[in-house]
Amino acid sequence: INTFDLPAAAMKDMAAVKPRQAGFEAASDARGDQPLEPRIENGVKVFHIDASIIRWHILPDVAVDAYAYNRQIPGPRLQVTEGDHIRINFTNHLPESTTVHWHGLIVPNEMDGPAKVAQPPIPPGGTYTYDYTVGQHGTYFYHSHDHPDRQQALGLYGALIIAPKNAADEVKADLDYTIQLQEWLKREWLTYPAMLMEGELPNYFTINGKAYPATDTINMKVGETIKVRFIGTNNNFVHPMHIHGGPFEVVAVDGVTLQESARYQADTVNVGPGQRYDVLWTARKPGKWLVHCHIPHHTANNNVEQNGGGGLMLVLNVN
Ligand SMILES: [Cu+2]
Repeated sequence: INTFDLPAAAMKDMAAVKPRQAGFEAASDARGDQPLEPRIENGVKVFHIDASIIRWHILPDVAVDAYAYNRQIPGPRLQVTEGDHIRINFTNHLPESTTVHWHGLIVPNEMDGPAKVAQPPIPPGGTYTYDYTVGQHGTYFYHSHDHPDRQQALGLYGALIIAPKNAADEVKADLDYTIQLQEWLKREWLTYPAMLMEGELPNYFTINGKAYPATDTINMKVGETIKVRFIGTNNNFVHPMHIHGGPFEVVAVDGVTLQESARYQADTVNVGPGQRYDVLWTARKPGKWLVHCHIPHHTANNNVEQNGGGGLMLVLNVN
């Protein structure tokens, strides 16, 4: 990949994370996507988010050097309600500039995040305050918008789940589970940002920061329903996400709830980078039912199967 005319800027974006820059090692069983509690200041929900380099286990015996919000992969979950005024005090502990984008939200332009377009990049050690009122509801996410080919690929993303102001507008289910996809390139002992180009293709894949068999198992009972919120937090592939044990109903796309007449049955949705699909699945029969990507290379860990697969796979355990 390192051709004679490769510019230095490209080499910098594609370079491995320097392991010595990881200032924190998460426990091998640590989970990301932890709900972040806001502090209420004069009616404003105030959140604190930072970005730093950490060492993160995608499997008990495989760790990556990752860029992380609040030292977890995915970043902390922001749970707010339509109509909330929120403020995110952001601090950059990375050795390079960054910004945060609120994907799909209608916000003032200077709150939107794209570096050098909507705001100046936040330098190492710098801060920025994102402040806006949430006018929508549904499944959204946030991610880096400064060199996202490097920074989002190394872990800078998190879920933003917005409850409707009118609770009756929520499509209800017995369980609610969010799936954030990611692709990783770990070669020998180094972690590179995975890119859809020769020499940079990913060899590990994660759901919520873990590769199967380290992904969650979700326990259900026959007759129960689960709302699975797929989020294309990954940078490269369209992942055809499939659930065994019968079709699901697609009830929301990109945060927008479909009218009843527009909802449809399917057993696979193509989750592209940036897209969200909320689907309702009913546990019809007892057993272990898979949720997985239908590109089989994405259900292996460095091309090896463990316990029947790997990567983008988890089990719905129905009793
Ligand atoms: Cu896939």
